Amino acid sequence: MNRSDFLKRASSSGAGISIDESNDIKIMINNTANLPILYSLRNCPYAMRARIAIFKAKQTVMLRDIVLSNKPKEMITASPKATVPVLVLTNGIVLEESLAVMLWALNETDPDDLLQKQHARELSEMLQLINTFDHNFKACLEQYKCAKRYRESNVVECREACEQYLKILERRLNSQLFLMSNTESLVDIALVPFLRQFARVERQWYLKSPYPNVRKWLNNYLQSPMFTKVMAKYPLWLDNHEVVLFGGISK
Ligand SMILES: N[C@@H](CCC(=O)N[C@@H](CS)C(=O)NCC(=O)O)C(=O)O
Repeated sequence: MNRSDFLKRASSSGAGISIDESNDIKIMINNTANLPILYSLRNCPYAMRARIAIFKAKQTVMLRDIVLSNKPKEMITASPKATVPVLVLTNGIVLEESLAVMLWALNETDPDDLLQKQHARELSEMLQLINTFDHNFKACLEQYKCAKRYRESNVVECREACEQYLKILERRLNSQLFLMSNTESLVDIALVPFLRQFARVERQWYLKSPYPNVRKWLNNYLQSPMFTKVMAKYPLWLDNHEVVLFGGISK
């Protein structure tokens, strides 16, 4: 990277920059020292939903984009299980599960009331639905992706297993705009990345599938400015340890 590109990137990351008499570039990241660090992988559905929640909560984190084939030792030290996302809070607490990251962000600030705090019963219902999709639907989705990739003979059966879960969502969206009610919730943003994967396995089939409500709901997310921002590409952190600020920057 040449000097001018470096300066451009550093300034767009939010870091303060000064050039002293010796013409040395100084990047001042003192404002960011008090921010949590998010280890993330652009296309990982778990990391994706963590970023969506952070974005929706207007929290700001230092994003460290990684690849699974070359995980930073700092991430493995913080979280030996070494799956993404990992969020290292400023008090040293480490969150190693995407759902924990989402709940942390929304407990900090929840401008859109995604936790639907006024309905006490709602959170346990939301967590139950997320749990069903994280375990049962995800297992079916992996088999479906695999069957399609390796051109196995059971693609249709695998797809039908996934469809049992799509039917649950389609029914819910029959009478309301979002999965829990007419307002967006934690469940919507937790499931979007996995439905996105499903929709990509057999694109042509999906576009004609009997799930118009799911298609509309998913399209609204995928075409939103929020999603574009959450899916922005950043340089890998290990390349040059660049400071990348991600999120709502509300403070
Ligand atoms: N239950 C975890 C799952 C996270 C997960 O499995 N992430 C994958 C990437 S999509 C990963 O990091 N795998 C580790 C590896 O393959 O080395 C969560 O919700 O955060």
